[in-house]
Amino acid sequence: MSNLQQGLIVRSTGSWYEVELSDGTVLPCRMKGKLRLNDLKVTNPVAVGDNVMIELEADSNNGIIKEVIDRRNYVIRQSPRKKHYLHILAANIDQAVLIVTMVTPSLKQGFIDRFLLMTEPYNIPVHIFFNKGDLYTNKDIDNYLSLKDVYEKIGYHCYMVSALEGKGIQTINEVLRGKTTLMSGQSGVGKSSLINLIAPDLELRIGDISDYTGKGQHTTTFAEMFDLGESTKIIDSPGIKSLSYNYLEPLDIAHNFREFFEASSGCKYDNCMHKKEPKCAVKDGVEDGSISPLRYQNYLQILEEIDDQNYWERNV
Ligand SMILES: Nc1nc2c(ncn2[C@@H]2O[C@H](COP(=O)(O)OP(=O)(O)O)[C@@H](O)[C@H]2O)c(=O)[nH]1
Ligand SMILES: [Mg+2]
Ligand SMILES: [Zn+2]
Repeated sequence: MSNLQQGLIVRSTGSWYEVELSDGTVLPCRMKGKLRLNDLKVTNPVAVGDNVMIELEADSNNGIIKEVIDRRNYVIRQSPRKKHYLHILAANIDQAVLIVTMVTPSLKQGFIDRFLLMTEPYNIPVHIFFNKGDLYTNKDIDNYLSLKDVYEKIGYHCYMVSALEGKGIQTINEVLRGKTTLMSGQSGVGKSSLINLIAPDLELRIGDISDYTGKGQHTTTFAEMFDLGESTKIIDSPGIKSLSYNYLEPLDIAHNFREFFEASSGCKYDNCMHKKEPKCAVKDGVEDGSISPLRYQNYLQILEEIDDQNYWERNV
């Protein structure tokens, strides 16, 4: 007789996982031996949001993770610390909320597009919240409105909010309701402040810009899932410093800029990279204004980085 039970990973610290069972109890679990995995080299074979099969350990109140149930989707990035490894941010999510701000810290050019490269392979819906609206000058608001125009045209909703003034909280609640949402952003954008507004009981720490403890260790290395009731779940994830894509092929990048992919059926060449090729529908789109020059710039920049990397790997 098997004593396996199904559970949900709600928190991980590296070697220990908190697994929520069907009766709501949360059990500390470890992994023992090797899990059957795909070819990906990942720092964390099991991520928050994963459904797993666990076995109770005979002589303790802990469990052992025996199996990860197939994922519906996941969000993965290059590991910020371990070269050539990938890190799974979360699995089995309904949508992602990206929190950015125009000021303090100012929005890094290309950051939104890099983020969308993580969610696009599984068509995960993304809502972009521009926080700290209380600090925006008229110029910041103009810039926000032009970004909103760029992203809403290609299907990502944008909202201006302020955690400080409590503006937009109703919108956030509506977006989150009944779904499992990955919450991400660069450090300092006000992610914890916004989460505290919608879920005051969580009492997340504010102003922890560096995410480092006094000992130089990360306080928030891994994501954590919070149940807000009525099937609303959020996954809080550590602040993202930067996103690189050296593990992707150039064509993966092209395919995951969704409006480029859509336009590419009109390119002369099947594997058009939309760079120097003649009769390129994407370049034509940039010319005639149907494709954002900003997105195109950021696309070229990412391609250039991975080309450099591959050059480096071939020649060193
Ligand atoms: N003016 C203003 N400051 C904010 C707002 N939201 C957060 N902050 C401040 O930004 C800093 C970082 O906030 P925090 O929630 O810790 O950001 P996180 O790193 O994304 O979790 C703190 O000093 C907050 O008080 C906002 O809407 N307006
Ligand atoms: Mg925070
Ligand atoms: Zn093309």
